[in-house]
Amino acid sequence: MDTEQRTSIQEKSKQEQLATFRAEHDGDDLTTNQAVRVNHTDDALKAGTRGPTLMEDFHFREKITHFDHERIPERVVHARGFGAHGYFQVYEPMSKYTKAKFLQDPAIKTPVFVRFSTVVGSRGSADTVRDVRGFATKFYTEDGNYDLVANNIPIFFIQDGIKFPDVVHAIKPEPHNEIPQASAAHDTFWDFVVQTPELSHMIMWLLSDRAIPRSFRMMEGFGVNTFRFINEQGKSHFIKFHWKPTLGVHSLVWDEAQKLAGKDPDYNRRDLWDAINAGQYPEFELGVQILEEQDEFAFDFDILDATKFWPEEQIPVRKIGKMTLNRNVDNFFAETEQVAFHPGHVVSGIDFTNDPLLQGRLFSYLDTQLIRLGGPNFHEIPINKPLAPIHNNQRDGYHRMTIDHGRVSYFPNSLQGNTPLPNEQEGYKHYEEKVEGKKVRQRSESFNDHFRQATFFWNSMSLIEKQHIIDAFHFEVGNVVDKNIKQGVVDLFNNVDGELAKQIAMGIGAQPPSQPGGTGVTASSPAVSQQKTVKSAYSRKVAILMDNGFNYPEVTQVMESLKNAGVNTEVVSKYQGMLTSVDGRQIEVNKNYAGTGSIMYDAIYVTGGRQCVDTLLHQGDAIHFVNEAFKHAKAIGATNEGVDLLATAQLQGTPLADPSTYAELVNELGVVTIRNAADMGYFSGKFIEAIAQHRHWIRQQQKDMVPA
Ligand code: HDD
Repeated sequence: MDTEQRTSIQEKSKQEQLATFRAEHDGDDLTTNQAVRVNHTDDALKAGTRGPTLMEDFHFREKITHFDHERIPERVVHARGFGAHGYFQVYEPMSKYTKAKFLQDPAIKTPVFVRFSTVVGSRGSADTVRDVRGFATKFYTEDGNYDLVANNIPIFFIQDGIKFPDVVHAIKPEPHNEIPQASAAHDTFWDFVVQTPELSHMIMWLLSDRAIPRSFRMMEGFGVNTFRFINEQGKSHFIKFHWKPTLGVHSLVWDEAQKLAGKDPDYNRRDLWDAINAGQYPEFELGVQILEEQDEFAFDFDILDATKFWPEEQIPVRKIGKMTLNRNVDNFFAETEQVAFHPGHVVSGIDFTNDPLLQGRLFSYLDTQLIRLGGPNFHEIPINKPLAPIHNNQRDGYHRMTIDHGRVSYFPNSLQGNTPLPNEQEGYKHYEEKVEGKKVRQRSESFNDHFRQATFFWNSMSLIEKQHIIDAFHFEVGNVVDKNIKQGVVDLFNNVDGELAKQIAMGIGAQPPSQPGGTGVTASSPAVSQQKTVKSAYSRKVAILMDNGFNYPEVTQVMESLKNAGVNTEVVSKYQGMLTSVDGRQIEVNKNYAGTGSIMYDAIYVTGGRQCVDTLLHQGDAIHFVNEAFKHAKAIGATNEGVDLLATAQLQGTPLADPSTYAELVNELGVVTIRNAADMGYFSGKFIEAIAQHRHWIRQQQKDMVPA
């Protein structure tokens, strides 16, 4: 088969395979599950119209029984998630490092399915809670399925898999009253943190902006554990996997995240769904950090310790391919809920290390799918089914789909020519690592340093990122009731940084640390800060505040420029319906104030038109919209009379375009205004630049004075 044939087979075949399971019901007669047509479904069969329901009503019994069994257990962690289909292409052959087939030929498009998730909350919880995000990818390769089961934070809470039930029990809602939902801000979690210093580094990340992503499309992914690449010659390299979003890494602010949890609990999943439907396909580059075997001990941390990351400045991330998500699911349950990931689903060329967290994971995932998906045949569910053929002697079990032909289900055999036969050459061969040691229930001493990388991370944060971490401590630990635990947090984090501990103490009513703090680490890793990430206005969402009497040419020019830059707009007004401009032309309102808020947008624009703006000036909702967007450090633009609304909102310390000047643009603190301008081109360009910045932290002092 040539490359072109393989490409088209790979690309199409997962969708084609799924298509054979898809069912259309449009225009069809209603039937039972035995395909018997139903003549009436709104009343059960009764003895007389007011009489008892009859047992023989098979349609009633089947309908209700099926309904009663609709739910399956939610995932014990990562219960809330959202998935999408796409494909992956490698940039160049990676044969020097790995024999994995999907990492060789740039012409091959390997189909993928990705599920993003939160960890702690249950299935119905909000998207925007403070939490780690899961980022699991299933590659349907020619050589079988490969799962990269990653998170959006490069390290983990604990070092050994056996501690996983403890950390999850501590962070989940407390068992006596099932409070709080999807939150770490409670006593049992911080009690566990104080008792378990290995969590210190992860807490720094969890309390950073990474834990409240603006979008699944704007998060990094990390394989966390150390894996191996194995090439054809059997040579091994240690590797860490990364996903780098082409839109950069961006976050919400905490106040916004909390409000969104009420106003739009589906904020992140809606964003992904809408982007894919709009053809603004999310893209992530696959990166690897590659380490020679002989460098295993070259660092001041143990490379098998999952509470440590490999600084990109020391071990660069090599980008080896790109994933594009271009198709939403047809059915949430069939695909997103039933997909089963497992870090042990590997293909030839990818292997494990002795990272004790990874070793624990390798047991847990298969085990959990057995209970969650009801038996050992979950690999036959369409979303889990590999493209490569399956041949083995595993048989039977709940929900078996395959009709295995013949009488042989054992090996070796003579009745079937001794097949299916293990393939010594091409079959998966585990890396022959030499292992020696006493059986002990102990951790390596090289895992003992819990604070130095936490300091390293803290040093890497910009001032605003540091402030956000301190604020997050005030929220999280401020909600802890037990005073000893609160003090314990201050004392624990004094090991990381003395000033940080002092700041924590101030916000939560605890004593500042009595000992000098810190680890003495002064180095930093600029790569972990979000400040210098990719900045782009593409696929951002802008609210346009308008009312009747707006200036049609003005607003449509701005809308056109935004559209050309791939920026999405929505018209927001008091009422839905049509708005009429000064010259009688109309524009439809997308959202009313009751159904939306500034928190749903990346930026806002107020357009001109005397009557329009005079109406807005009397609407508390419009003024609140502006103030709240300003407080959340978002780009704000206004043209002509629209600038009056910003003046009324009294954006602290922001000069605005003056009515007496001609077409002079004022651009300060991310607020872009112009008056007396007919051509909106210049304004639009500057406004788009401001949107691309994502946040205008330069507004720090002023924004804190806004009461919104
Ligand atoms: Fe896990 C699910 C990622 C440690 C046990 N994990 C799960 C999912 C992701 C991760 C993204 C959701 C998959 C999906 O969307 O269906 N987990 C990680 C990462 C870890 C990690 C990056 C650290 C390196 N996990 C970890 C440990 C254990 C587990 C140490 C147990 C010893 N994880 C599970 C699980 C889950 C799971 C219980 C729940 C649902 C599932 O597997 O399918 O087996």
